[in-house]
Amino acid sequence: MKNNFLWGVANAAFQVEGSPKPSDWTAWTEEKGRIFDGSNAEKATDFWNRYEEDLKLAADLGSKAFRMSVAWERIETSEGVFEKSAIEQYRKIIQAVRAHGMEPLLTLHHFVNPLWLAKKGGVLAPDFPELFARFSVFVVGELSKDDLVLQWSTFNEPNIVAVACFLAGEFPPGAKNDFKRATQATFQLSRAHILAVSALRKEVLPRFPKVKVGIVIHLRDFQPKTRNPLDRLIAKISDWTFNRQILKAALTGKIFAWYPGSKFYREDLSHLYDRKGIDFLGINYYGRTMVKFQWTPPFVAISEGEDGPKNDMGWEIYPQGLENVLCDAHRRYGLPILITENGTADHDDSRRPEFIREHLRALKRAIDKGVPVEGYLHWSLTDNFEWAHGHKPRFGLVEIDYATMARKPRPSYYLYQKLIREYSTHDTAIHAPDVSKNA
Ligand code: IFM
Repeated sequence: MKNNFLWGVANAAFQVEGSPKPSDWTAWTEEKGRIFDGSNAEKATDFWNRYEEDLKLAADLGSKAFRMSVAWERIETSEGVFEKSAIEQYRKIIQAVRAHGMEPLLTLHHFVNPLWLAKKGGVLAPDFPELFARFSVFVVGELSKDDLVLQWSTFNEPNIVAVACFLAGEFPPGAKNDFKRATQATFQLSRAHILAVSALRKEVLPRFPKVKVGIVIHLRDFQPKTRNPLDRLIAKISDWTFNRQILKAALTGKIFAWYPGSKFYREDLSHLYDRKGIDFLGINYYGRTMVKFQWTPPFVAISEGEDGPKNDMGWEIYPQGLENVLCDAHRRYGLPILITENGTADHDDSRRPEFIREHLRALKRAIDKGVPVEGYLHWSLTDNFEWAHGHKPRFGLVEIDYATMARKPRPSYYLYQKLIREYSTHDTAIHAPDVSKNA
């Protein structure tokens, strides 16, 4: 049976590379109390030097794809100054990904901004969209040469950026309940995606016709806490603000940004697109959110679901939500889908095996219903730096001993390996559908 399904694993630059260059996140980790366990990403997992070992582990797992990101702060060290040596190191790493028989899937922006950009306001800097587009043109122009990278995502979870930076206060600049700036960030990130895609299609992709461009969004299964119509209404509004508004803009070029408590920010940039704004949709799925209407701003109280087991961070494990968000995304957007992240924090690996088994069952149910999923990337190959939570949460199929940097596969590594093999060979195989007509 033809089997081109992209099984694999994912990581992100700042969380694994080590020796980071100055960025909003290096500054943030230096501020007292910002990282809950007091750790920083100075060493992270030293992927920058130890990538060979990790890529071998990924390949031995049966991975056909490896998702990673580039660090803007390494590549554009000050405004307009591009560092060729950083590109060369990424080229070496990505060539090693290919040498191990895996397809490299690259993300241009995974949460972190260079310090020079942060000083101008980060995503809220007036020229953030133009700067991001210029950076994208440079990086894709370099790393897609010789068909090295064929799939690029502009942003990882731009919806989390807006929420974590300006509503939850967990990412720099640490603002809380600032609905106006969350809306402005949503607007800026949408605009940056549109300008980047349009510049890439004009200036770079004519040279690399095989390259596809997408975006990675964090999708939550929003459910009303009770049957009360106000709870149902607020669940729909939450779905729109968090899950859908950036995607709508990314697809159509028409931005309509809004969080409750802010005015609308809108702009029609559809003239910059000659077709859909993305070739594929990357979905990161971690769970559901229960929502309840409240009479005071922001009119919604959120909580974890209570039916499933909880992971080390208190997140409910809710596999059914994966099927739900996949079916919904397929119905709304009709695009080829990649599950770009799915995983859990579980230090003793007591919950992860079941987590993987059940999420793959949910994935299979969605595929059987006709959802065109092209791949599944587990988050993450190794433990890594989990942002404000530091090194404490353990998301890895492979354990990192941070004192020695030794890598040790957990039992769930071997389970995922076995499941990849089974799902690739049996009658029940998961394989990528022919989505050429959708592209
Ligand atoms: O570690 C993060 C990743 O950077 C983005 N998606 C969610 C993961 C787990 O919180």
